[in-house]
Amino acid sequence: MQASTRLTVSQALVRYLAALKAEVIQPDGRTDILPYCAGVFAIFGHGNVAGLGEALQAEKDRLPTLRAHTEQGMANAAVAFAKAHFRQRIMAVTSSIGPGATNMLTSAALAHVARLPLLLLPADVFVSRLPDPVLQQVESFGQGDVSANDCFRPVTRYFDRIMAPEQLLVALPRALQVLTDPAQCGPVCLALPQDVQTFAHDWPEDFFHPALIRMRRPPADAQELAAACALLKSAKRPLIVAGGGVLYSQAWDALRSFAQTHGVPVSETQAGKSSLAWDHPLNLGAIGVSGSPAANGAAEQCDLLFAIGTRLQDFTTGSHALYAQARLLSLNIQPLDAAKKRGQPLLADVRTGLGQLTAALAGWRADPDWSASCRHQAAAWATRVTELTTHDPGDALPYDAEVIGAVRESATDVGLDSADNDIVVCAAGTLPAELHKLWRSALPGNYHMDYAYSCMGYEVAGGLGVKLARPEREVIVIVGDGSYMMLNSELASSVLLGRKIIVVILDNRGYGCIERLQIGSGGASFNNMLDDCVPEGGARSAIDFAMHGRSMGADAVHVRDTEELRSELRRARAASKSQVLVINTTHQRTTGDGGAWWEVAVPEVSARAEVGAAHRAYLQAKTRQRR
Ligand SMILES: Cc1ncc(C[n+]2csc(CCOP(=O)(O)OP(=O)(O)O)c2C)c(N)n1
Ligand SMILES: [Mg+2]
Repeated sequence: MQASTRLTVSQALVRYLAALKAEVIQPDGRTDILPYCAGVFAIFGHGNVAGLGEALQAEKDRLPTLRAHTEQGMANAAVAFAKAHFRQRIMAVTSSIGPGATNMLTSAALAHVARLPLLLLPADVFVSRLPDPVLQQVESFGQGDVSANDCFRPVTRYFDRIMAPEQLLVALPRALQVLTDPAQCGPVCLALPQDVQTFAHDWPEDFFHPALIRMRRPPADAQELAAACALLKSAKRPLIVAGGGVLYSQAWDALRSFAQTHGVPVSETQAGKSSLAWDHPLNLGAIGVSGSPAANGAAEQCDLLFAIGTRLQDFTTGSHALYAQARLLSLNIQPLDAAKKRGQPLLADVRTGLGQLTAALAGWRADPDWSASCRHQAAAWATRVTELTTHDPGDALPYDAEVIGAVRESATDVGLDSADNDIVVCAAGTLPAELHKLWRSALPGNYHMDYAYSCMGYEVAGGLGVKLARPEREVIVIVGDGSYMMLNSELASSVLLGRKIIVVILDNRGYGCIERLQIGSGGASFNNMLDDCVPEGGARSAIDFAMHGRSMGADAVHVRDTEELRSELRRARAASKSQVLVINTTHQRTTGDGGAWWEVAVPEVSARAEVGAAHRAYLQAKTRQRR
């Protein structure tokens, strides 16, 4: 007979989560053994307060419960926490049934697209069905077993509904496998019916002694490795595209050493930025639609694109028109990613795979003229970034590049060597493109961007999650007025939990990037900028963001210009509670350097001549697209 313990389903779940330990490699290379699940974000309702709530309260010393203000905010913070730990640790999130659960759908989709681990524990309706329909129950006329939680199925990598206690013995290890497997990694939803949460069961004791979690690092297959080596050796002008997989594999040293040993220049995707220090002579900077002229120029001339740990999404590839002449080699742990666009797959952990390649390629170097010309382009771009970010707007409204410069320089103002201790957090709007081009990342992970789901409202909640993961860093959320308005409640949570973040709001009075996209695709200015959206009888919008920040418990100030922003940031950096700094900006200027075509479909017929012209340009651009 196995020894057993009698606990409810909720108590067993919480005890299992609290028992999980992971080997965590820190950015400085140190290895720590830490709790895998650092805590549970919870908003209670009738669906989870009595069951899971009771169990969490009893274990709060081993597995802390954190209260926040919106389920989407909590789940975004949990995603950010996992990303800031390079997927080695997680936080779980629990909600009640109905709206609490469906509020988390956006975050599930975000984690799904971004390949990040997220454990969602929404409550579900009674398995007994006796009290149906309960408050907030979605009633299907035709299917008795459908609940609101079925919406999670397409946006999770593993979904299960715990209908009987024993099921947990199977479902939890499966959930853990998905969360910790580098290829499968993504969101998991375990829906917990209200009555099942409270059922008692005799659990085998060894269930609560799970094995230490270690990141798997599978090597490449010998034949694929040989094919990859042959491809690299035949290349004269190779270009690396470093994606998020480089960071998740913690392969930054392997990447630097590969690039140096073989003289291969490096470009970075949004998720991969900070894989290589910005001032490394072979770092050409951002690639793609928001890319630098150095990286995009190299992409247009390279004969082999070596994609490492990237999904090759449209922003990275200029909708696959940027490197149409090149052959493609993809080192990736995910078979579907490795096989994209009929490239040569090299299926392996990035760190292990790069090591194997270097060993097998001994003596091979890219054409020295190519390496030298890329070094030259990288240096020229670094000089240009300094110009763009230190430009003084004078009396004119600043644009995002000038604000980014002020944020960075305010670090040296307070006696730091540089802004290397900052982690910048962002997700949507004009800023991702500006930051991708202009932010200088010296340390892995100090650029935290969701440009996979590009989810407005991720920023402030994400900042909280990053701060929970990296309390020693200055977490600076740079966000547009539109994204701030979409979801800002977790600013109050950052005050409540004593996790300081600095939020810099760029108020250009509307959806600046979409306005420019609208006009760029031949459209008339419509429904984007707030002043254009006042109907008869409406009132001009005048949101006082500083007052809003203060009402949430943060210190907040509206600054006049970039000079005052710098001085207020000096104060904000020294403060211990969350800070909001608001600055008026223009939506009409962006950094003109670099960039690449992005496929946005334009109407084939329209009464507007501008749309006709944009459509012709669109068809022309499509001719360069790799098919
Ligand atoms: C949840 C969500 N809804 C809509 C969009 C589409 N979208 C992308 S950026 C943007 C406007 C962002 O405005 P703001 O944050 O003020 O940045 P700005 O472009 O003005 O700099 C919109 C509506 C999105 N990315 N996410
Ligand atoms: Mg805006």
